[in-house]
Amino acid sequence: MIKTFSAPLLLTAAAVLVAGCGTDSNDTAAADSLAVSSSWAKAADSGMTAAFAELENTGDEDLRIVSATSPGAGSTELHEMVAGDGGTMVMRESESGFVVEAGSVHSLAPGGDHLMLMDLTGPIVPGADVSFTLTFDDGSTKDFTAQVRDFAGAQEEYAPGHGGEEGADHSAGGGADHSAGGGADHNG
Ligand SMILES: [Cu+2]
Repeated sequence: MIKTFSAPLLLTAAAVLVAGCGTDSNDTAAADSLAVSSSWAKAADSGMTAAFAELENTGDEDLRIVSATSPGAGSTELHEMVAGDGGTMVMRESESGFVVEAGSVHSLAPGGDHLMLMDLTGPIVPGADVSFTLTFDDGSTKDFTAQVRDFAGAQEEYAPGHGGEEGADHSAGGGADHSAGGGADHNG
């Protein structure tokens, strides 16, 4: 019984061993090897929305992002796309996080992995910036900002059992807004 090791413990031990064998100093944080570019977020009035970016690993070890936060949202999740019933792609929270392989670029893009902003704290309007903090498996963090854009795509649906029924009425949005559009001609 005493000799039973949990998998996370073994992984941690392995990571420590690998780090110990390196020729570099031990202060190289995972966050230092990540370059974020082309970041943007999809405009939304309320509810939830998604953010995207190119994540480049400039180091020689794989990076694992385990969580994200943003002041623009009550919570932020790492989402992936999977095939749902009938072959449609649906999104769900990635339990393993985002892995950015050494020397390569991991794209967060509509239809693929993305950052999901849940319970927006206010409208996300085009032209504004939304800031994010990514946390890696070694505890280091990387901040970046994403510029907000209007975007008609990225209407991914939730996988059944993930995220519940909220968001079901998002697709109908916008139909009631035309009265404010300036078409009315007031001639006194
Ligand atoms: Cu999502």
